[in-house]
Amino acid sequence: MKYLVVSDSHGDKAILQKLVTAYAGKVDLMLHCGDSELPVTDEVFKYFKVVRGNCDYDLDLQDEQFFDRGQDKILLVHGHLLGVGFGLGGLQAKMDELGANMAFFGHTHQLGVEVINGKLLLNPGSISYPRGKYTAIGGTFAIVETFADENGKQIEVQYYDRELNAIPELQVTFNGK
Ligand SMILES: [Mn+2]
Repeated sequence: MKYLVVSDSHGDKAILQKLVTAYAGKVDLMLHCGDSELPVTDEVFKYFKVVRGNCDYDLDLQDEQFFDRGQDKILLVHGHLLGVGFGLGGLQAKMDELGANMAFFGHTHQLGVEVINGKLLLNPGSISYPRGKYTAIGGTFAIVETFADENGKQIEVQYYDRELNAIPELQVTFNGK
């Protein structure tokens, strides 16, 4: 399965439209981790699954979503309600509660990915207002691909910039076992 993950676009609708044009129909799910600052009725959300961030005022946006895609049990949240700015413990507890083995979140505007106890936790970074070590890239999103081979479940993560170019140093493969 292939997932596009983006977050924290903060009113930058044009970049979401660009992602829709480039990727709709070419990935299994497009996910937005919140702080779009768009209403849930916006046309881009015909394509993106989305949750509510701390800067989203449409109360019809859900705080969390869960997707069961066979081997992939995906939790989508913004992260502010789980305290992701202070550590990933709250997010891990929520994953355990729901039986998720992958979590996509945002809020910090800092990209990051790790596997803890066989579970993937990924922040795509902010596509429009990046912070931290990779700020100079100017905004990022991620594509996550899961598949099984003779070594078991594999998870391949590739980060991209706003020009839709893969960032070579931001590619990592995890063995999910
Ligand atoms: Mn934000």
